[in-house]
Amino acid sequence: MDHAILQGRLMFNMRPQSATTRQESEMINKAQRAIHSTTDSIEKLRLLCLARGANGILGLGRVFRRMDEDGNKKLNHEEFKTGLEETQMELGVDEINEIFQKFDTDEDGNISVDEFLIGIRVSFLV
Ligand SMILES: [Ca+2]
Ligand SMILES: [Ca+2]
Repeated sequence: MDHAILQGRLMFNMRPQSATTRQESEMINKAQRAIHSTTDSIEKLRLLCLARGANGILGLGRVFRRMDEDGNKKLNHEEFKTGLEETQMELGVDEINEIFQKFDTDEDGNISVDEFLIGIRVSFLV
């Protein structure tokens, strides 16, 4: 095969990353760096979600569903704790308890999808 054609094909195949992919990996990098400098446990959880590419409502919804073992769309304390431990979120038991209490705004002992999303996004907006 002609060398120029081969080179052209290679260049064609090496399409540059799309803007969204680039922004996403930048965001992931930024989140990973920020995790170690934050002392706020909810901020840390949010960054951990971001660092795993769980951006926006859909990504956070996936995180939630993964933790909701019995599928009742609520996370009890056990599911929340186990879920965070399994995803190797670098959070201590105290931090997990603190987050759980802050997220469970109606204090029924469960974190609903809404409470989860609001909890994470509120700390993001503050
Ligand atoms: Ca559940
Ligand atoms: Ca609740």
